[in-house]
Amino acid sequence: MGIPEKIKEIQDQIHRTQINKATEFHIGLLKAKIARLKREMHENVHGRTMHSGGENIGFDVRKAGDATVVLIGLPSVGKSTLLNSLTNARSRVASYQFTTLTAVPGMLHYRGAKIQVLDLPGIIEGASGGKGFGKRVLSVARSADLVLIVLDVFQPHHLSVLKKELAEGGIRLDEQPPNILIEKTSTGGISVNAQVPIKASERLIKEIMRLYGLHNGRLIIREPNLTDDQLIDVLNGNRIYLPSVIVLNKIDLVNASFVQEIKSKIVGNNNNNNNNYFIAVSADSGINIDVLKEAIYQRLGFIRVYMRPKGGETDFKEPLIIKNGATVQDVCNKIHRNMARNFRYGLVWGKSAKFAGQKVGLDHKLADEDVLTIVKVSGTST
Ligand SMILES: Nc1nc2c(ncn2[C@@H]2O[C@H](COP(=O)(O)OP(=O)(O)O)[C@@H](O)[C@H]2O)c(=O)[nH]1
Ligand SMILES: [Mg+2]
Repeated sequence: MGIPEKIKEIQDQIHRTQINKATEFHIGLLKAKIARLKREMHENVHGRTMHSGGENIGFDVRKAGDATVVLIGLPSVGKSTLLNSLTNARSRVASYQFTTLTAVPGMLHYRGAKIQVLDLPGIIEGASGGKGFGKRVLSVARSADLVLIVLDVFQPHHLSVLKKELAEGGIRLDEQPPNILIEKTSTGGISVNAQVPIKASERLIKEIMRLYGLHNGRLIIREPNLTDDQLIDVLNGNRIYLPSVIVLNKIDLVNASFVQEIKSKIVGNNNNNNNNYFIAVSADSGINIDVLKEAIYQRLGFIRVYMRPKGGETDFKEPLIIKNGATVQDVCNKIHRNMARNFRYGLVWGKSAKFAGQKVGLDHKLADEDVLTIVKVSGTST
């Protein structure tokens, strides 16, 4: 029996099993078995090439700019139109179900950041199983920094289809990697050290670990409410954690209350913190495109750092764009490959500095709109 048949058999077994407390263990184990088989299948197909590649992200587009955003949606929801309204690109728009056969890149310039936006072929149900271009679409999505889920105002239910496909492709949206640590030992069996209350049972955890070939070691759990699915994710080791924005398109065709109803269904009534997660737009009529640009920028978590040459003037015109939480070292790496090696110290003005002109090392964390001077070993500066 081949791997796909084995997966099918286990899936059927899960479908036949009623989900309750008594079957939790059994089902958890079956899910882990499926995850392992899928990984095996993926490795067989992609072999060594999976790890080469580097910057080339498939469909013959290269990553460019400070971050890459992908448009994910079913055909005809308006992805190409949206790309054209966000960027300088001219992607083909069609009123019939025309699938863009490749990735079309555009560049969005916003607040000094250069954001690459990729229009991808429409994803269809079953993409993760290899239907259509799904596999390649998902592999491009995996290398992105942000996913825009594009929905047609008349088909908001596509959201669950898309989320399922992305999940099957190993993409976890708006989640953090679970906080667990595995310390391997050579003997002594498996011990579980949960430092917070968790959902998965210890017996199941141990059994799943054995399934992944771990017979000895200590599992330290600091993830509140850890589930068996999260544990499987970590053991699989090929999950990608990405932020997302849900874009509801074609709102020019409906009234405001129609949009509000969909919004409350998707983000709930509590929209205090959710303003950047759901944006209703019309790509065609240019409604809320600026709001979407701001949401993209916010969700990418950028900060701006202004460089000041030693003894010179600060360049406030062209900030360096880095990820929130980035350090002086990240700035060095962005400027030049040898920069960190020649680094002597940095001087920082702004929110991250204890006082103006604080002397800092490579591991200093920067904040938005900091001013930074880098002093190199040779005495020159950048
Ligand atoms: N009314 C309306 N039509 C739109 C909007 N955006 C796209 N369309 C139309 O929807 C159809 C499909 O658009 P397209 O960008 O090719 O969709 P894609 O297949 O997702 O790339 C075209 O006829 C577009 O003109 C919008 O905001 N409002
Ligand atoms: Mg298109």
